[in-house]
Amino acid sequence: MLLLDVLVPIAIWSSGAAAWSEVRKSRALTNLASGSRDRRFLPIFTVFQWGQGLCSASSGEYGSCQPNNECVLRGGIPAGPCAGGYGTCCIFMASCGGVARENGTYFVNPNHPDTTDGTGSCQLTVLKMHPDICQIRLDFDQFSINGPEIVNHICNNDQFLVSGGSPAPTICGNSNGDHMYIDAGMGQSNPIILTVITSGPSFPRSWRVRISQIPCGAISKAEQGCLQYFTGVSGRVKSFNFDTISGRQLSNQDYSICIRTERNFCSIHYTACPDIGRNRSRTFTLSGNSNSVVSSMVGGGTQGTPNSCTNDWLMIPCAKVADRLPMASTCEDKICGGTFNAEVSSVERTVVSTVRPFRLAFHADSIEAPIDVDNRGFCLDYVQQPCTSN
Ligand SMILES: [Ca+2]
Repeated sequence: MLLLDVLVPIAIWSSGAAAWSEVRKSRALTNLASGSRDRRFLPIFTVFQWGQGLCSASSGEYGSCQPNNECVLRGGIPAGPCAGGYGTCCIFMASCGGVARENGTYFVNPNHPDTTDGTGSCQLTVLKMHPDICQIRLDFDQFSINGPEIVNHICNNDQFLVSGGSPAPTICGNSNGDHMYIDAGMGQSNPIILTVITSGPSFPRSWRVRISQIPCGAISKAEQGCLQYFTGVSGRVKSFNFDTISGRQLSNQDYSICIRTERNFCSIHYTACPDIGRNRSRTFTLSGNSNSVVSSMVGGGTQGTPNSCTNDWLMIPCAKVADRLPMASTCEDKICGGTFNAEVSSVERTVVSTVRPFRLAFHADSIEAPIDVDNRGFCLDYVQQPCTSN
């Protein structure tokens, strides 16, 4: 149970300060009674009790508040006082060749926080801190490596790879703020390996990826089969390396994005993100030449069927235009092209899906040129819609 305390959302820390203070007092009494010799032999869960408060360092990393000497003993970096000076905000960081065995360890580039420009392979081994860890969440706080090549958008200069867990797409380029969930299996399974391969042209690379270890019974655990998992009534989903100006849709992608169905919400609306300062949005450009107007394309069809999605697509179960009255009697599962709409059109529309749980699947094959040019990928804002009585 104490293991879960380490993983409580950050928001609880502010209200948890008083609780931590109570723990601190009781621990201080225990320490007085038992002496420092015994403390070295306390079971690991007792140590975690100190760390139930999350804290943040001035450099932006999150850590756990714990006694300075325990932080150092566990290989952490004391990053400043917390809990009224009683503890230190303990940050865990690892880079090439390192091992991450603490919840919240950051995988950073060599020279962090400066950039690195070497070529080679940088590997981090993630070990479960407890057999009851089922998932690993990677938060790309900061992530910038060389992007894909410009013809077929394949990550063959730099690559970020995850191995040892559930399949994850190879990514490259910029993915600040993105995340991934990796299934780590049950029990003491094999480690998960994170690898950044850097090769080719000189580039100022930098990354800071936070690794959270999620217990099998945690409410924060993602639903099965979801590479990305979002909670909340509204939010934004986007493909990796998305940027309307310089991003390129990555090839060889195949994964699911899940959105937790919030209580009393029955359907979901998706709208292409705004593309500020442009008269033609590029926030949904999966196929065609994105340097000119490309209509939406829908449905699977067979190879060569006009206006259908046979190479790259976003799957939205039974998607319909949201504000058409009366509502269309048919729906589509795949959308691609250069305009976001559940019908073939060159005008963007909001799309609705009533299939629960709310899920999207993104597929991109290994070919872009010559048909697909300068595709950016997708960025969609979603808003869950309340259930109505009728
Ligand atoms: Ca494409």
